Amino acid sequence: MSKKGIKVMKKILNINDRIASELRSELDKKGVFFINMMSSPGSGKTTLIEKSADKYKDELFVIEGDIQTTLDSERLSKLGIRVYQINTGPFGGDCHLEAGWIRSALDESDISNVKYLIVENIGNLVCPAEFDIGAHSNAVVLSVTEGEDKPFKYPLAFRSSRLCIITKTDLLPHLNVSIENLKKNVLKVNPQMEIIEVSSKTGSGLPGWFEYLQRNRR
Ligand SMILES: Nc1nc2c(ncn2[C@@H]2O[C@H](COP(=O)(O)OP(=O)(O)O)[C@@H](O)[C@H]2O)c(=O)[nH]1
Ligand SMILES: [Mg+2]
Repeated sequence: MSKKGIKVMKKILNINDRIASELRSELDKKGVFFINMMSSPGSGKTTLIEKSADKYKDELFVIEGDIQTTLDSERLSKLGIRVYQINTGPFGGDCHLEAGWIRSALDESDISNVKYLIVENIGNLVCPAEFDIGAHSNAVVLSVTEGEDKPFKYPLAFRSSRLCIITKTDLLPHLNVSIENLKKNVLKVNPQMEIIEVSSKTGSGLPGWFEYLQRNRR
């Protein structure tokens, strides 16, 4: 990148970080805990949010980030979850969300009585990790079907997260993946990481996810 290009990029990131900090303190004042889910496509983010509906439907607001389609927000709306869909496709197809987009989404939405804001970021383990979007906690979601090596291949996503949600644990008997190795690899990249193991299919581990939300809001 040219010197001028680097300067412009720095300016964009500075503006992004300022909006992100403002958002965080505003949500702090409102008592809203904001979690940013990042993962590869298909790791089970939307399914986990669906499974959170029974317990948190009335306290939850979700922002869905996708390049195309409103499929995920339709899934959540059907369950009565308040949701705002961002599509980046018409604006160049960005592979990540930025703080300004979250700001606009919230400005256009009624978030009264909301205790938990979940952003389902655009599905990939690279770009979303580069942008602070104002979350209190980044959560990297990793399904067991993705193998044991992903923390090493996408270290920024793991370093910039406080929580790692390992999903689809019901599939472990069918795979050559050791959950112990997977957790060791996550901790090698980020020794501070809190890890939750869940299966949205069987419901195993879901109480740990609910408890994480409650504890962190406090
Ligand atoms: N076996 C199993 N499949 C799951 C689980 N969670 C999600 N899936 C499936 O994985 C696919 C992708 O899930 P989705 O929630 O759309 O992933 P997203 O792209 O991260 O939002 C769907 O077919 C889900 O039914 C799980 O815990 N176990
Ligand atoms: Mg999804």
